[in-house]
Amino acid sequence: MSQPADLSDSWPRWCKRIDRCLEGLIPGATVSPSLLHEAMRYSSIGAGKRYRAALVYAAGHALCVSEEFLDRPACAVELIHAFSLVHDDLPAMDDDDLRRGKPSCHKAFDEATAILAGDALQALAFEILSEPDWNCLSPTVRLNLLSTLAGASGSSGLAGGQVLDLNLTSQDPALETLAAMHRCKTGALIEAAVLMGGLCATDDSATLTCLKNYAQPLGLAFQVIDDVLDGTVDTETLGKPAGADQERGQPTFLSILGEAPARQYAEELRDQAIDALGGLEQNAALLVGLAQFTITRSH
Ligand code: GRG
Repeated sequence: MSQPADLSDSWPRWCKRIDRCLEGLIPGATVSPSLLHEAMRYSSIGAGKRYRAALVYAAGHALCVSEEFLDRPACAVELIHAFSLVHDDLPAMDDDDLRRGKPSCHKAFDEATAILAGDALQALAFEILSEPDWNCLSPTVRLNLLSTLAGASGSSGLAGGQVLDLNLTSQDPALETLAAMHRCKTGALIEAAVLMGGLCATDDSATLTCLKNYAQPLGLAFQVIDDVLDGTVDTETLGKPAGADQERGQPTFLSILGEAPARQYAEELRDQAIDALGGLEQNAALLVGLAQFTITRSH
C-alpha cells in the first residue's frame, strides 16, 4: 500500500484551479440577474476546504487522468456541495447565520435569493457536465458523471439524508440509524466525488468497486470528525457556529459515543478506506493522504 502523499503542494493548487474555473463558469455579478449571480459567487468561490474536489483530483490522479479533464467534474461536485450548504443554512433547515467564516447566503442577501441561488448552483453543476462545447470527455463518460452526481443529490443522497436528519431532531437514535442518515446526507456526495474522478478514467467495475469501498467508510469518517469538531472546536476555527448540533438537539456521533470512542471509530473507518485501495494498481498515495487528513483535520 502507498504511503500517504504530502498534500501540501497538490491541495492548494487544486483550490486555485477550482476558484479559477468557477470564476469562469458562473456569470459575473454584472450580468443580469446580478443579485442572483452575486449570491451564487458569494456562496461558492474563494472559500471552503474543497475536500470533495480534492477527492475528484486524487481519484483521477490514481488512474492517471490529467487535471484539465477533472476540473469540471470537481467544480460540479463543489457546486452541489455549495448548494447544499446554502439550503442547509436556511431558516426552514438548520437556520445558521454563519458559513465559511462569513454570513450565510440568506443573511448576506435574503431568503428568496438564497433559495434561488442554491437552485441555480445545482442546475449549473449539471449544465457544466452536459454542455456540448465541453468535449474533453466522451458522451458516455459524461452521462456516467451526470448520473452519479444526480444519484448522490437526490432522495437516496443529500436530499433524502436531509429529510432523515430533520426527522432525527430531539430523537435518541441507535448508532446505525445515525450512520445510515449520514451515509446519505454526507457520504453520498463524497462517494460521488471519488467515483467521478475514477469514471473519468475507466468504467472497469473492479476499479470502481475499489473506489466505492474506499469512499463509503471515508464519507462516514468525515462526518464523525465533523460531529467531534462541532462539539469541541471554537466558532472562529470552524467558520460556522460551534456547538450548533447540541443547541438544535441533533444526535451526533459525539453525543452518542463521546469524543475518544468517536475518534477511534473514525480511525477504524479510515483503515477500512485505505485497505480498499489495495485493489488499485496505480498510485493511490494522494487518496491515502486524504484519508489521513479526514481524521486529523482541525476544521
Ligand atoms: C443538495 C440536493 C441537495 C439538497 C439539499 C440541505 C440539504 C438538501 C442537504 C444538506 C447536506 C449537508 C449540508 C450535509 C453536511 C455535509 C457536511 C459535513 C458539510 C461540511 O463540509 P465541509 O467541512 O465544508 O467540507 P467546507 O465549507 O469546507 O466546504
